[in-house]
Amino acid sequence: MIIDRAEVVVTSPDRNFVTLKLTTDDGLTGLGDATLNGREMAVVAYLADHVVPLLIGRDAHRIEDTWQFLYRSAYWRRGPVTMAAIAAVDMALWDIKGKAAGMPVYQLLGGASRNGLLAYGHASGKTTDELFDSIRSHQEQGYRAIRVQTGVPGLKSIYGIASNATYEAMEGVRYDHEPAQRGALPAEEDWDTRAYLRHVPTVFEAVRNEFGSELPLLHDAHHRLTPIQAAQLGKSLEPYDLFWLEDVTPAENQEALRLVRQHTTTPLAIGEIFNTVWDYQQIIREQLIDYVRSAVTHTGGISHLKKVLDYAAQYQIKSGMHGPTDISPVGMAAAMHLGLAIHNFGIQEYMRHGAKTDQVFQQSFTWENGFLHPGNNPGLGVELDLDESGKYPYVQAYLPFNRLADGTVHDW
Ligand code: CS2
Ligand code: MG
Repeated sequence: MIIDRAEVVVTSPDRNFVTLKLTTDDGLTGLGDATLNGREMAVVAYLADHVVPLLIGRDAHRIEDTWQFLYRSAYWRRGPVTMAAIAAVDMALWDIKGKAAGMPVYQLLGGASRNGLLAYGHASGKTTDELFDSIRSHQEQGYRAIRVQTGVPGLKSIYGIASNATYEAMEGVRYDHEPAQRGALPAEEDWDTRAYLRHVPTVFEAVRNEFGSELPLLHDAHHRLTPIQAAQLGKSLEPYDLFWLEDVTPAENQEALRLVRQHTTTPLAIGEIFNTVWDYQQIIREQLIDYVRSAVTHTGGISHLKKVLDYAAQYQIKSGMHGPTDISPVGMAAAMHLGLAIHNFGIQEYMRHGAKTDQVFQQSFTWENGFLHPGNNPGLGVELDLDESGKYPYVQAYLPFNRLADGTVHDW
């Protein structure tokens, strides 16, 4: 089972996706997701110029050896570009191994630890009324856990809120939250931490009054707070019993979470922009978080994220794998196989992809009564239709950025 061909496929059906496709000498194919939102072409170059030439002729069965070879032989370790590239190779090799074995990848990881994966969706609204409608519509789609984001009075547009502009840009496909916008420059948004901290608890109070105490609710602060502000928010949301509060601080400084933890019992989730176990070393060992937010795509693939999650398990910390629309159907499938197999699964983020994306990537997962299952096709269970993908060339797109009222650039 020798790797014979490696292609990097860039396609932009509803948004940009980067996919690595490996083919072995006996004709098996494997797919890996390498999409890094807003910086896609950097991973394309890393793969095409520096990784693809190293893969040809290697034994496709040797997943761990290939991982270690790519990580250590580069000398320059970690970082989102490197780790997304390695992740794509790792996913593609697991896909191939599954096909060679005639088994879905979760079977190779130890088999199913549960019947399905509880998933949460993104409800949002500029106003409370719009938010309530969005929550109801998510419940109608089957979601049993819901992330809540709203506008803040005085701010024009903020992270996590569906906008009409986005709706039109997607040609009628309603992405409830699709922050990357096509165009030559990133969009500028505004931010006011004090207004946000005043407003958010009132929203959660309204949501609990309307929807009751049972529904699991989540919220994402998207890296914007200082440790003491994060502590304040966690404390003020305690009465509303959140499933988790996500990315309260930028968290490059893992130690910052100590202060937050001292002040609040609201569960914390962090890690969608982390790349390796080293980014988690302190926050897991000191039990400063409750959920690991990494995506398979951005954390070195199934092999490496499993190591992070096995480490987290020692501390009763669970998975909450990143699953926005910028994780391709291949990356989502990898998350589902891993989530089904590990013992310490917590919840899976799940936003639906657009219809064009679903045509480019043929998938075999199921979504029933609020639970995902990767299906039982051998490998990851996703196939890439190259004729379809060829219809949608790459389109430049950027994530937005924030400025405060005085013009200072703030975390987005
Ligand atoms: C987010 C993401 O899903 C989430 O929790 O924080 O939507 C994030 O903004 C995007 O993935 C950035 O590419
Ligand atoms: Mg997030």
